[in-house]
Amino acid sequence: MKNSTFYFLLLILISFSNIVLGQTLTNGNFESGGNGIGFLINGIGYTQINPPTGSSSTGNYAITTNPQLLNSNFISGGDHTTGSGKMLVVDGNTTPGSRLWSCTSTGGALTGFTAGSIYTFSYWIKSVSNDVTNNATQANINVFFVNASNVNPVSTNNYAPLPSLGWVRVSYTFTATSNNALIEIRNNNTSILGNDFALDDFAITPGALQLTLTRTSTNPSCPTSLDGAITGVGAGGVLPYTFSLATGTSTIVNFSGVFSNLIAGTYTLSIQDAAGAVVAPILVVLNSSNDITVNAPATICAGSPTNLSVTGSADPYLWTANPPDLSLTTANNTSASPTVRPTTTTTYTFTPTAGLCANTATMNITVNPKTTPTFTQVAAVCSGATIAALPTTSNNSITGTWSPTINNTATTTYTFTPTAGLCANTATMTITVNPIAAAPTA
Ligand SMILES: [Ca+2]
Ligand SMILES: [Ca+2]
Repeated sequence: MKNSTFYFLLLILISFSNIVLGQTLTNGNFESGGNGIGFLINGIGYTQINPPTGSSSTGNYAITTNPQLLNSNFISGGDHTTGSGKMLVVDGNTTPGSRLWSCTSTGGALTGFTAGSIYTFSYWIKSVSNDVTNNATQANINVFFVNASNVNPVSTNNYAPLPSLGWVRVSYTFTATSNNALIEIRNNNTSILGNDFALDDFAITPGALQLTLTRTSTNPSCPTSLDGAITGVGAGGVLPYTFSLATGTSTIVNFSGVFSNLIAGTYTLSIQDAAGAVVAPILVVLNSSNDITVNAPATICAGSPTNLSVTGSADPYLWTANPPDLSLTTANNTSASPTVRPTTTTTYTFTPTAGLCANTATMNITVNPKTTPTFTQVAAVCSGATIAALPTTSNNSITGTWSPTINNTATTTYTFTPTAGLCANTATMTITVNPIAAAPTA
């Protein structure tokens, strides 16, 4: 084979492989004609009214621009395609499961599918009668597939929306199992009252609907209980789904999305479909309704008293300290609010008795050591000499007051008392007063 021929054939091969093999329904929007033009209605009990007379009876249908043309009691409105085009309007019949719409002119299978490829079939529907008020009077549309697997959603029955919702799109993703497939619509509702609806814009498109993830959750009954639950619910994409639930370093994976026996905590819920599609994970926090609270971390000055406290837990319980705190004794460590005097930063742990509906909790008390004020020593003076007032701010910026008052006739030790509230020790300074030597005698 010549090189040019080889590359020509290769180009053709690449071109075909890049084509997304879609499947196009003929006349899915009903603009090209009635029964037998791209679709077939031949179910027992269905009769096409053409032209419509405005007085339909059960089982009549029309390809028309306004439901009122089929029955003057129906709700007036346009089609879905443009608002002024045609739609299939149906006064539902009383034959259970009677075939209402089939995807080809002859009622046979539609060709052009690629086995193993994913497609989405969809249609638009609305109710056209004010007699449609509940499930008993809503059309119950069943989609019947042949040569399709992994149909998603799994349930292929769908009630027509209530009239107030107008046009609603119904979609199913499936994997073609052959190069042809049959898709039919049936109505399971046999009510004479209501059961009046319009269909428009049938379509088959390559690929799946966008994958989505929602969730429900149940909080555990107690902080220590393993009875919380999280359920992930997927939609769109390609079945089956794989769900994963991660917390800390552990991850649980399953196909159902149901995760039970969970303790309170923060979880990350994820989904992946069979085609590898994912969505942003959902953060789920399971709270225990009656969790305990301990008082907030605190900072104190060394030697000062402070209270530990807890609410939300029944007696009995136990406080412990790390490092050990001599002020937390067997006399107060089972109290709800023991007074402690830690000398160094300490972590206190609250432990409820096993089996109580409460959790262990910890809190920190940060202990600041006391600062010692420093001063420049005042030099010795002669008795009677002036002694300057002592500074009310230490060299290391601690404010306070001195006592007793300055005495320039005797050596005196003065005490500096830091301003109340400062985390500082007292300080002293002795000022030496030298007596004046007696005048030398002649
Ligand atoms: Ca239309
Ligand atoms: Ca009816």
